[in-house]
Amino acid sequence: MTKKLEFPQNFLWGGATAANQIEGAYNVDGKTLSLMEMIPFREISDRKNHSSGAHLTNKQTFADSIENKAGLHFPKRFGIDFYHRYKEDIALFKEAGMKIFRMSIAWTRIFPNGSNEEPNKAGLEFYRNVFKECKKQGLEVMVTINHFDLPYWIIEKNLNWKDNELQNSYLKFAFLVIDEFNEYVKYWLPFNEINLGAVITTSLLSENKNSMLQNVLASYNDLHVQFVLQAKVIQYAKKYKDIKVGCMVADSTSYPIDCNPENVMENLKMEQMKKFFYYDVMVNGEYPGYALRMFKEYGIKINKNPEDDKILKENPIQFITFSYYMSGTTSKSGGELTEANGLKAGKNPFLKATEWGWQIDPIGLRYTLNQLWDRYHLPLFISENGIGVLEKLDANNTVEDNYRIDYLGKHFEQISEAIKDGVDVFGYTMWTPIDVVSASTNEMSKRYGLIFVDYDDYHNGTGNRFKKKSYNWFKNFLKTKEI
Ligand code: P53
Repeated sequence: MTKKLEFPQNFLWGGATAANQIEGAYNVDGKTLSLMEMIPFREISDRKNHSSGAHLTNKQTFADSIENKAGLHFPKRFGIDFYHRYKEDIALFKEAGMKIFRMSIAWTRIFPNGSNEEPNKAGLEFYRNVFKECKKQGLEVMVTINHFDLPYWIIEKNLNWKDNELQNSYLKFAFLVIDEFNEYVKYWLPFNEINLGAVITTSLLSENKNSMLQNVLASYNDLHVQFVLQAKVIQYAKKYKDIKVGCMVADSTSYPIDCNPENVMENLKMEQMKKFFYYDVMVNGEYPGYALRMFKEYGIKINKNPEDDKILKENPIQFITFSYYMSGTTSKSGGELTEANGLKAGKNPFLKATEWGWQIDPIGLRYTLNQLWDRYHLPLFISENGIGVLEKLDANNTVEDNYRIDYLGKHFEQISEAIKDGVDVFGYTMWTPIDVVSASTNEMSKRYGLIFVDYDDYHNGTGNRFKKKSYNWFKNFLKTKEI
């Protein structure tokens, strides 16, 4: 039985990616290494509890991995070679009927060795060519200015977000790409999943209060800097009338485990600190009372510059985007947990999870869209949503990914329900239109794409692209809106 869904005519359907997961060509045309390209692949024995090098923080370990040492493989240096194959990929997106492409710009292509030098012309030219190609194929572009993509030169100089040099370098990079590309790119996101660092450290706090407090303190201060930098990008971008700057939050919708008021309250506190806090600051331009209380109770002090409050207040985000993969539960007594890339969440007996423990919850997307619309009344955009699965090409050179068709269809249905509820949702970019290297585990085997890419975890393969069954399904969906 097919069902026809309703969507506005101008709804922006498309796909999302990130430079460090697709481009490859890590040392081509002047590019230097980024942080993500320093993390080697490790075989995975326990997928549910795995995040490969995400916790590599010590400088020595990075230094050891600069060179391609025997036995070490660095998947993000190779990506899916989008750098050389972007025309083919964009043509496939267009053929499916997509209207928007979300991508990020590698800082290390633009300023390979530091921000005191002239921007790298070859890097700018690459992105200009990609944007021109999108335009030619009728695709709008949404750019994430920094998608987990710090240059290695920043690590080498030991710079942190609290350092003026890093802040100024980021702004120089952000302002430059806006100046260069505003005619091609209408939607800008200064930071990917801006909440991630603080959310992850805060969840560690509940496990080990004493030893983690310093890290939590540092991550809220880093976050404050990013809030202010984002506001400065918004302020700067106002000189271009046709562009808009929004936020990107890893949404963490959670339900109370039951109707015990203790658990309902615990869940409210959890959602406040894991999600609403971020939107509240970026929409209202000030820190909400519940966060100030939490900071006070834990002795967390935010080091603000005198002008920060004014900058935040005067430059709210212009639209909201968020990634939505799963939901969780909360109970005061703890309870059984599952984890998605460091975001811990309580298990929900009513939901099935992916192999990585991510709990699939399409209704939670409608719930989230309603929550955010009711609270903020800003246009909403789902900038990531999708399912990672171990897949192989079959004898017909395709993948019969019925589970992905099911996942996407059910989420689309809930988006259309939210639109009927009166929520202003203006677009959706799935993670991902094409297989990429996993952000957290560095695997190629954790595939999200509508299009299969013939590389394995060690970059063996032709790199050729093959349409999965879901590609044809999505193409048909965009024509008929039928699931
Ligand atoms: P991978 C945490 C929680 C939810 C999504 O993730 C997250 C993270 C951080 O890793 O990341 C987003 O590839 C991210 C993408 C990433 C995608 O989710 O680890 O913005 O770069 O690829 C999926 O399975």
